[in-house]
Amino acid sequence: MLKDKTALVYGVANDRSLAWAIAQAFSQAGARLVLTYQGERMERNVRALAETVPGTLCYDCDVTNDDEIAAVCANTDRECGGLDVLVHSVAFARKEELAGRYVDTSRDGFRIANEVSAYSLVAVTRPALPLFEKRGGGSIIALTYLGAQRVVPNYNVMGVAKAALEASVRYLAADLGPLGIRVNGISAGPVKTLAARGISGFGSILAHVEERAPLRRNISDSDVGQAALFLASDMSRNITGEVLFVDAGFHIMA
Ligand code: IMJ
Repeated sequence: MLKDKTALVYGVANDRSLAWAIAQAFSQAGARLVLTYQGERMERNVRALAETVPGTLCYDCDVTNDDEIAAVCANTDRECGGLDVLVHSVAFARKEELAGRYVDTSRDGFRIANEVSAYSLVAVTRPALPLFEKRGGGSIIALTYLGAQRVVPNYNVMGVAKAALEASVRYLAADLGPLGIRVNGISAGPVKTLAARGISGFGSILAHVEERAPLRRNISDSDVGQAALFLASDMSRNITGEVLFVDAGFHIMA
């Protein structure tokens, strides 16, 4: 499905990352991979993962730094001669903002969560446009969560940042449609990744989904990989500006 395609995936931390599940699904479909991670602490992990897939490129990139994003795009263009698929799987809020009351969110905490988790989609998209144009279009996919649309305990400022991200998906889809670039979100159900570690009550959220979701189960990282493969491929050629829930149906329930 992705033979001769190049996919750039922002936000790999380790082998449990949804970004990595997506990268693996793309690679199995024939894509060439470019992975980014944030900071030297992740480097060993991510380089080891990259080495399991021949030809994979790997770069350190802080998505709040435009020079680092430009370097990732320049390297991708030089090595791959364009881009077909871009995945945004990046989020951060200060730990203290992910507990207690949303009303206590600080100005700086709000700014950081929105800059890293929402604005960064725009920041990684704009310098990638010339690379997409070389291939006559492409597909951009951003990871989001139900907390963007409904109140999830402790998700707090991340819910507001994901709401901005989902709106950003729609505005980007409108801008980039004429260039043949589609932009969609995947709203994944809860998965035990690094981003979920230390979240109080995460175990009971998994149990709640298993009890209430129409399919009576939780999702796995490979479910997100398969959905991303669909949104990356020509099978979804007329889907843009959409948020696709991969949550065993949980979000439809009252
Ligand atoms: C995160 C917080 C509260 C509830 C949560 C989550 N639920 C789920 C998540 C129910 C599924 C994970 N998630 C969807 C995220 O987007 C997580 C983002 C995140 C996680 C951390 C943890 C460590 C830290 N900052 C973070 N920033 C963003 O310091």
